[in-house]
Order: sequence, then structure tokens, then C-alpha cells
Amino acid sequence: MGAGVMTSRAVGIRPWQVPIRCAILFALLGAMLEGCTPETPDQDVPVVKVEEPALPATPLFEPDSAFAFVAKQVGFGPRVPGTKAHQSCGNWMVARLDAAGANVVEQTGTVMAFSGERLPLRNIIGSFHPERKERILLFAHWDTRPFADKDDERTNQPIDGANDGGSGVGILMEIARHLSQKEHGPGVDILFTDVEDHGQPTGAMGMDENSIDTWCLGSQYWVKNTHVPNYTARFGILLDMAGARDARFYQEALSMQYAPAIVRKVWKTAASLGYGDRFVQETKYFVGIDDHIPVNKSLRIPSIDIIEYDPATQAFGPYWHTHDDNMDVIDPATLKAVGQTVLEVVWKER
Ligand code: AHN
Ligand code: ZN
Repeated sequence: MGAGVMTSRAVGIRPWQVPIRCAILFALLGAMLEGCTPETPDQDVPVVKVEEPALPATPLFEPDSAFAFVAKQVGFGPRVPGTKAHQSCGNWMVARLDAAGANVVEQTGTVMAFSGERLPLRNIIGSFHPERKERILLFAHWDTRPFADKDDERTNQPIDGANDGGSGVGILMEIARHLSQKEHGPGVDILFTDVEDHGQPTGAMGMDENSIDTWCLGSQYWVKNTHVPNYTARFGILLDMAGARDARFYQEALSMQYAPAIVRKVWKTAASLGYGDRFVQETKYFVGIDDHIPVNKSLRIPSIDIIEYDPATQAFGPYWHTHDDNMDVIDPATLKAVGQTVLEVVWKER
């Protein structure tokens, strides 16, 4: 509209004509009137006040659908990179995104685990309105931990990863089901990162400088090789362990460090929807590393992590990296609180 005002002045129209010109231009272009109203409007001419058009209503996030998407993944078996279950689940995810109307890109590669083992990597990206320049990034890891290092039994066997792996994918798959109906605002990219959970086990919760890089191999790979060149987004939201019964989401300290405005936006939205009891407005430092860190550091996309904090453990839920991370811990009510909040945040962007 700045250009419109400049044109008006160039042809020498009187100041009182400016609002009318602007209104006509607004109607023609469907653009915002911002900056066009003169500082001192003429008393005789009514000031044209154009409201921003109302946004379409946010769709209802279906918790049972999200729950079924989590169960579907668990049904394949542990999604450990290099296994048949992992491959089958990945194929299903590609098909689901495609059915939701996304433009699907798969990114494959090989990464080295802390053990020296070579692992096949498969990041899966579903894009809605890929032609739009303005974008929102929603992401979650889809691989599951190859062992149960926090369990006292069957420590060397892979876990179901219903919450740690399954929940983020389940929520984003349900969100994806609605995204083709979103005609307004930024395009959305759903990124399913692989090989997040193959990190080096530690005795304690803490992690030293060397072991931190052994986590999040899929997101580390993606930030160096984005699915489109020079990829960027307005902001990013990572979901990790977002579906356990009675889960509470505190403001994760690294998210607060890199993207405080996005944390506030999301927690405020949750409160407005009646989920203020789950989205606690208190910062907790409990995540050593997660997929939002490479995205913040390398791509400088302000990105946050919605991840469970359990005051009892002062970290994640007691099921974490044990065989208890199965469908029994998943609650549709938690999936709904997180899913509806993220859907609302996405729908409110213009
Ligand atoms: C910690 O930050 C202690 N762990 C890495 C993040 C993670 C593992 N998320 C899921 N599993
Ligand atoms: Zn994990």
C-alpha cells in the first residue's frame, strides 16, 4: 500500500482523497490498509476503517484419529533404523502424507552411530502449499530407541516407543489430515526426522559434550541438506513425548533461550483453549539435546520443543527409554491438548 500512496501523491490528488483511493485499492488488491490513513483525517469525510478479514475456523483435532496413528506405528514393531518394521512404517507414513494431499519428499542417506555402526537414514517431509514463501515447520522424530537402557529388564531389546517416537508422528498425522483445507496464511512443512534416538547411553541423565552429538542425527543431516535449497520458516514446533497420560508441558529452557516469543505464543494459545493446566507457564531445564537445537543453531529458524516434563523425575516420564513406553501410557486427552493447540497456532497465522 505504500506504493499506492506514492502513486496518489505523484498524480497530485488532495489529501482527503487518499482514504478513498486506498479503500478502492484495498478492494481491488485484497491487501491491508496499514499506513494509508492520514495522520489528521478531514472531519467531513468519514474515515474508512477496514478490518482484517476473519480467519476460517480452526478444524477440530480428532484425538481418536491421532491415537489410531500412534497404534498403527507401534503395530509395525520398534522403528529401529535398518529394520523391516522401520521400513514398513516409513512406507506407511509416506502414503499417509500423500493421502492428506502433501507434496512428499524423502531424504535418504547413511549416518554413523556412536558405536561405529552405519545406519540408513530416511527423513520424510510432507509440504502443504510448497509454492508459498512464508512457511511454518512442524516436526517430530519417527525412529525409536534400539534398546531399553533405562529399564532393569530386557535392557538390550528395542522399545515400542509409543510416546517417544509414536506420539509426535500421530499428532502431526492428524494435523496433516486438515492441512489441505487451509487456504490462508503460510504453507506448512511436516518434517519427520529419523535417527534421533540412537544416542549414546549415559549413566546419569546428564550428557557430556562428546555424547551430545550422537543424538538427533536425522535433523543434523537435514539442516545441512534441506529438502529445498535455502529453506527457512517463520518458526518451528517440535513435538517429542507429547501423548502420555497426565503429561505436563513446561517451558523447555533451550526453547526459551532460542525462541521465547514462540514459546509464549504457544502457551498462551493453549491457555485460551482451556489447556492452561497442562501447558505450565514455568521454565524447566531438562532437555540436553533435541531436534530443535540444530534447526535453531544452523538454520536460525526460531524453534521450540513441546516435550513432557515430569516434576517427580525432574525430567521425562518414568517410562522413558524403558519397555513401559507402550500404548498403555498414551492418552487421547493429551494428544488432543497438544494437537488442538498446535492446530490453532497454525490456523491463526496469516
Ligand atoms: C535428553 O535430552 C536427556 N535426551 C535426548 C532427547 C530425546 C531422547 N528425546 C527423545 N529421546
Ligand atoms: Zn528417546
